[in-house]
Amino acid sequence: MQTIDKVRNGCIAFVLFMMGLMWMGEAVFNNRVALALALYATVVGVVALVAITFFSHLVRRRNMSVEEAVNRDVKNVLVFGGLAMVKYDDSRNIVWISDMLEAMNLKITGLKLLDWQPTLASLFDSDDIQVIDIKGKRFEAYNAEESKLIYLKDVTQYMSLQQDFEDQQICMAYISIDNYEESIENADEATAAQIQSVCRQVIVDWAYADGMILRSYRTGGYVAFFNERIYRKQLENKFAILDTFKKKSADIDAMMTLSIGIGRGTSVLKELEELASSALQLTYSRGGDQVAIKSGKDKVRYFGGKSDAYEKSSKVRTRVIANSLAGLIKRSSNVYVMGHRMSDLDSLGSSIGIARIVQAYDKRVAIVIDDNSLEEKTRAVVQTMKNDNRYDGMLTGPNEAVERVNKDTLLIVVDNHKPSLAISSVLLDMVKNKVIIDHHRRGEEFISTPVLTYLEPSASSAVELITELIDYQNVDVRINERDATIMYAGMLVDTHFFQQRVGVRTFQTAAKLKDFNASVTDAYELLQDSFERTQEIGELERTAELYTHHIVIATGRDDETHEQVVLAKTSNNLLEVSDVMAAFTIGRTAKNKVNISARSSHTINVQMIMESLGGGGHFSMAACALEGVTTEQACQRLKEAIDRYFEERSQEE
Ligand SMILES: [Mn+2]
Repeated sequence: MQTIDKVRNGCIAFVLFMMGLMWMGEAVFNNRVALALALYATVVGVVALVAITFFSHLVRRRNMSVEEAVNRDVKNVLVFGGLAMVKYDDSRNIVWISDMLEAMNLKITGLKLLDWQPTLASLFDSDDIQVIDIKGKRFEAYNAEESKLIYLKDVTQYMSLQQDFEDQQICMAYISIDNYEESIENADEATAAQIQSVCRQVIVDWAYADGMILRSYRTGGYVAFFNERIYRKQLENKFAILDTFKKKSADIDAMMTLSIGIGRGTSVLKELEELASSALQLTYSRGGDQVAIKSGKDKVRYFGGKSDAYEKSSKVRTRVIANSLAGLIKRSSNVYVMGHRMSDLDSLGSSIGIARIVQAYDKRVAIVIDDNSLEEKTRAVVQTMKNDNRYDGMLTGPNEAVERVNKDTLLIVVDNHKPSLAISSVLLDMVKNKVIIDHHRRGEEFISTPVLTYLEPSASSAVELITELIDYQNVDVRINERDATIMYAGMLVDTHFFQQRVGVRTFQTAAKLKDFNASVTDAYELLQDSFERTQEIGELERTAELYTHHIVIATGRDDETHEQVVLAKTSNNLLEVSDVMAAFTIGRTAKNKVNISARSSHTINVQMIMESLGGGGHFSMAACALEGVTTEQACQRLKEAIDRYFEERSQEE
């Protein structure tokens, strides 16, 4: 029994005892006074009893359970607290809904629970909480399976507060107009003015329409501040500004595009600026016409860049680069030219081209070659060069090169820009003055502090870039017929015999090399496969299977190793099959390394797919290397990467 009841009973017993005593007094004395006293005591007693009962009731009320307390008020309590309930039967039909839902005019009794809210299905598998939409309101739903009740909590306000908070986070963007200065330089006064005003107008209109803060910080460069809500709007329309700008620019016959680097996901302003700035660097060297978004520690996201980098119409940049390069060569004591590891003919051919330019300025030059890191065809060519007096002293090993480095040594890196691909990383570290000339789209890894960078992803090959540079030298660069043939072969390799990434300038370069007496027959011969290799490629091709979206995947055996070029050739061959949009070849290239070579025909961005596996390359030509996996596992990871690529695309569309 509760304490309160004991106290109450005690009081009642005491009052009754007092009343009894008075009446006994009256019985004993039997006089008026005694009677009056007894009557008085009775009246007081009854009042006291009523009061005791009442107060005890009051006190007891505070100790009641919710159940007893609210009783019929339960309805109001639930509505006020934003709680609702849905009861269902064994076959998950809704049999009852609480008043709050009734009040919302919800007619769902009799319906199947999951027909009404399909997402609730997950609540039957786990103890989860799910947020659902009911007539524009947001509810957290919990399933009490025992009692066959769905508890619903109205979290509309909380969610909208959270949304408001997220919406207000600040983003920063650097916006840069690609090819802006070149376009203006090449135009007459009136057109230049038109270009300036159109560019400005398009960017300003876009920024202001969406409520951004925009300031120009340099010629053709803007900085913008906006919040997450505005950012999301841009995501929704997939940064339509890229196309709008490109179109407006085409309307006035200019070839300009936008590169936008966005930083977000941090409340530290300094970090925001760093993210935006490095995002811009990325877009810029990936060929422009795209948006890169860096959010805190997340992976970089790209928009646009879905069309292959188009050729730049102006050769102004080439001339400027050619002049700067000449200046650097003239100021140097000696020059090294270095291609990439597992050097192919583009790497070697472009190195030879540069070496001839340097020789034209009477400077000592050597091409760094690592005999242990040559692709098969290139190895054969290097061998012939060693027996050819036209190349006396022109080739050097990485170790010898290191010995002759001084503070005025110039290192020209061709056909690559990643430290991890350098033939000699020691040389890379030792030489202060570095030039990078490459046609690969920029990856995140990049050789630090070059004095000159010439990245041109629209070029077919490094040979193409360097042959153009030869054109703009003010001295006579002597390219002999063997040089030209090797360079021509380099172009053949990188364009897959003029089938991929070929532009007007590619053919101009080919013509130029022919002028230098390149032998096309010899070039093709340099690239001919041995019977064994042809068989090897054939074997790989036979493993090809069709995946989705017209993609084929060839997977080599785990107990066989292949050269990377074999994988590349297999992909190339597979791509030639009609209806194949992309081809991937997976093969072991070393004991602990599996490589994937990817090729596509301009509809699927294999660079993005390879990047998601830690590799890189071009839109239509890319590769990656995986360690510690079997070829089967590599195949699985590739398929996942392909699925992700299409998922992301479909989200963007
Ligand atoms: Mn190349």
